[in-house]
Amino acid sequence: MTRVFSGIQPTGDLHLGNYLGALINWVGFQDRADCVYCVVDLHAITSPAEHDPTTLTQRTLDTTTLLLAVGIDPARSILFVQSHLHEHAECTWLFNCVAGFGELRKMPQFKEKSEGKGESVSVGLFDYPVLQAADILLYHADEVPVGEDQRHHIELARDIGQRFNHRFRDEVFTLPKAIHPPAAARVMDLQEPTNKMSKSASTDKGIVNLLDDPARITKKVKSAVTDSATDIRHDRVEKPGVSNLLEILAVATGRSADDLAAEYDGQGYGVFKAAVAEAVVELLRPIQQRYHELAADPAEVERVLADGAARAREVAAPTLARAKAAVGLLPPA
Ligand code: ATP
Ligand code: LTN
Repeated sequence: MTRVFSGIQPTGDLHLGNYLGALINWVGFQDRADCVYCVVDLHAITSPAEHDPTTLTQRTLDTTTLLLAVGIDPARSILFVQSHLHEHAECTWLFNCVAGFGELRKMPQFKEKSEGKGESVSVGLFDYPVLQAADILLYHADEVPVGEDQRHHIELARDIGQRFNHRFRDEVFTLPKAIHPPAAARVMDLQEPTNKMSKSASTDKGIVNLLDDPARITKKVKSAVTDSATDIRHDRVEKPGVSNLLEILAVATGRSADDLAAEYDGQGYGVFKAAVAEAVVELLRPIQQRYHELAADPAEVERVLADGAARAREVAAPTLARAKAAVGLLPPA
């Protein structure tokens, strides 16, 4: 069976973009693949600006709870926290010795995040893609569902795996491929519909957080920026605001954006936005309900993670042992 691996940083407050663009696919893959999902807390400590040690622990638990609430099923998939397996850090070291300084320096995400930081930028940020390669390769992942922005990281994982196998003359690692969601799975900011919905946006008004209450969701959707015309049609260039709402409504109702446009055209933006708000409220209602149930019992969430770590180790430990042997490291007696 196809093995799928993906990771998400423990930011704690996921939004509709994360859900419709990524997590809904993670849930869907469970029906056709053997899935491994990881909360990547070691990645979250690579830039001091985004790392707060006083909130990281809780955010890791909250993110896990949200993953369970959206439908990641621990009976079918492996769900675990990256730092619970020392194998990830250890495999990163082996990969550090085959990855090139030049290829890491060219990674677009590193260039972006290190800009203006001069010599103070951490080695961890530089090494971020190597840790990501270890995440993926330890599990022999065939497919890695990620946003378009992660394309270079997955290519690097392939290159590292291939180089390792070749240099040490053992096919230890499976070469993964990235799976990108369709372009329509890009949810835009409600206030600035030409930018993607992102937690680093300047205002919270344009972002629907998965845990926003119904009144807040309704207010945000109803004040979404559209345009001064009144027609409702799907056209990302001329009508980015309306098209974004149509796409959200399409996913929430399982209908096509064009079909919905035909239904709502002529009824005015007020009626249309009310329908979108209601659909989003109903889409998130069961997720929120499940989240609150799970959050009331954090010990159960930790039990799921302990079980996930044990099952993850059953895959990762033998892979790492084989990689160490291929390199020529003396196994302990
Ligand atoms: P940032 O604030 O750094 O932009 P983010 O909100 O984009 O962060 P990430 O942690 O980078 O969140 O993304 C987690 C997953 O959610 C990734 O797979 C990413 O592609 C997806 N994702 C994030 N935002 C959107 C969006 N607006 N539309 C569709 N998918 C998204
Ligand atoms: N860098 C990724 C998160 C991530 C990941 C992974 C994704 C860490 N390890 C392994 C897929 C596979 C991001 O920022 N979305």
